[in-house]
Amino acid sequence: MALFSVKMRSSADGTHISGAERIVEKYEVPDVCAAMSKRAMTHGKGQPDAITVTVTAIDREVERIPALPIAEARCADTAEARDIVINALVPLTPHAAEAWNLLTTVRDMRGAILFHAPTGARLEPDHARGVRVTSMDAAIATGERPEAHSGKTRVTDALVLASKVAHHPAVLAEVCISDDPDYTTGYVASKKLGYLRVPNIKPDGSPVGGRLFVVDTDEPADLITFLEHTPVLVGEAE
Ligand code: WAQ
Ligand code: MG
Repeated sequence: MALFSVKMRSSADGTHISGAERIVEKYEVPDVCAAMSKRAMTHGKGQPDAITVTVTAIDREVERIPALPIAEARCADTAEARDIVINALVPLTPHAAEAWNLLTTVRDMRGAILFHAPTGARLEPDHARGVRVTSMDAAIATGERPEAHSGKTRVTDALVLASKVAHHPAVLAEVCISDDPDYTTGYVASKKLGYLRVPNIKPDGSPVGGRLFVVDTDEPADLITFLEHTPVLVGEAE
């Protein structure tokens, strides 16, 4: 069955406002285009003067993977969040504390840090931008669940991304902190740990935010291609 990628980006005076991506069946394409442009027109960040919607047939097999199971840590403050994250990373890298320090000082990146587990080195080609994960969607959005068409929640989006990222054999774990000043729940994720929500991962009002993937590979090119380009549909948790 042929699937289509539908991508939207909006801007005002050349400055990015919002973006979205879906992987859907052919019959859904018109509705999804309409829903995306409608959301772009009413985005909280302001009125766009340009909206670009791109529809592309996916001419290859789409990988279907299960969602990571969701759990939530008990975590009262950022000190506890730091302990939870570092404890999760310690078995994977001798540089766990450095990973935390790095992630809690970056901001305004569009993509993720690739953190080399054995050495703590950064592997992403552009440190200011990071590696942006695209070409993924929730499988439930493709037909079976009409309510998923109108818009997805933040947690669903994050779970889809985390499940795709964790699926690659070179990825040992991911840590995520939202860049929204008033959204203070982050997560640490891996195939072993699942998607572990971490409340109070940053102080309320902080503009800090980013993603860090702990990886074990010396040649990140294949991993980057997978993250950016391999189409993946994420189904229900197993
Ligand atoms: N690929 C790689 N990195 C990304 C991407 C992407 N597609 N999108 C965002 N990032 C990076 C970028 O550095 C952002 O600054 C940072 O992640 C945070 O992005 O269960 O809202 O979109 O309640 O602000 C987690 C939900 C929400 C936790 C995360 O991230 C929960 C969130 P945001
Ligand atoms: Mg954000």
